[in-house]
Amino acid sequence: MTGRLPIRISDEVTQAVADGRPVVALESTIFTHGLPRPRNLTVALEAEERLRTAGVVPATVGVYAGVPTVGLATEQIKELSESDDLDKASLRDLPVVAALGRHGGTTVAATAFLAHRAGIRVFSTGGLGGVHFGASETFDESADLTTLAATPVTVVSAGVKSILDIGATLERFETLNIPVVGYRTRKYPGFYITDSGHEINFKVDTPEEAARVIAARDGLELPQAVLVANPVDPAKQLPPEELDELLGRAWAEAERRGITGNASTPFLLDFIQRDTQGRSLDVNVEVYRGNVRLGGEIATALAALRD
Ligand code: PSU
Ligand code: MN
Repeated sequence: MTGRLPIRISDEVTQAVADGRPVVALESTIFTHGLPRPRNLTVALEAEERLRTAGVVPATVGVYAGVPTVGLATEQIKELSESDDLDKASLRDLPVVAALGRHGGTTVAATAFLAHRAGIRVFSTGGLGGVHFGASETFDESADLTTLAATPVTVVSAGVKSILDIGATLERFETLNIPVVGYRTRKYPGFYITDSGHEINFKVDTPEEAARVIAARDGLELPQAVLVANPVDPAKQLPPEELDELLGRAWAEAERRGITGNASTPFLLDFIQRDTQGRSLDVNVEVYRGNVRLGGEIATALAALRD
């Protein structure tokens, strides 16, 4: 076979992109690897439903039986959310998962790439990948970073995964020319908490203002993503002192058990979930809902700019 590997774009998404109507891409790792069953499926379908209610076309992205798909059908989302035989697919994994005909939950990197190829401009997620602690020795930083440096989409998140080195990640965004704007704040959010303690240079106060930043990026023909950092409502965050103390214990336990590398993220997230008796999960869902809502509003403002 020669030529471009086909990606499947649903008719609904193809039509909405062609008409310039608002579309928001959603990743699948969040429901294949991030959230526990059966809540993962509820959250994934609810996100789509909420977008539709707001007049926005949802495009859940994933790899179904080897086919990179933008706009998974409800049945496919259900199957992926229940599958025990599927890969976490970052961008480098896409050709392999595709050629081997496997199912894959796409990370931020892979989702951003596929969404952009489908002509989608806005993508909502929970937390981004970034620089892991100790990366100066281990080189463990997410491919989300380098992919977002080369993919001109807009990603709405509540910051990076809580277990990452946030300061180092913000430095990497700077080096990679990836703009970060806070939504109504100059404090970089910390996923489970409203304020990570790190400052960012810019904020936007409305979806229209975010849309103008995106239009300016496009006008300058810059290849980087625009990151919109949307903090969780302070009334719904985990108590910040609790998170600090809890992360300290989680790291100590990981070290005691010799858990490193790839295994750290699942271990630490699971530790946080057990330790908070599921409250971290509620915050996670709340964070995601907020980002889906704001992504829809920005996509709507962007579509209006074109009219
Ligand atoms: N945020 C979370 N849990 C996750 C992820 C983000 O709270 O599992 C996923 C996202 O899909 C992100 C990916 O793109 O982890 C980054 O993984 P890595 O560090 O392996 O690149
Ligand atoms: Mn890694």
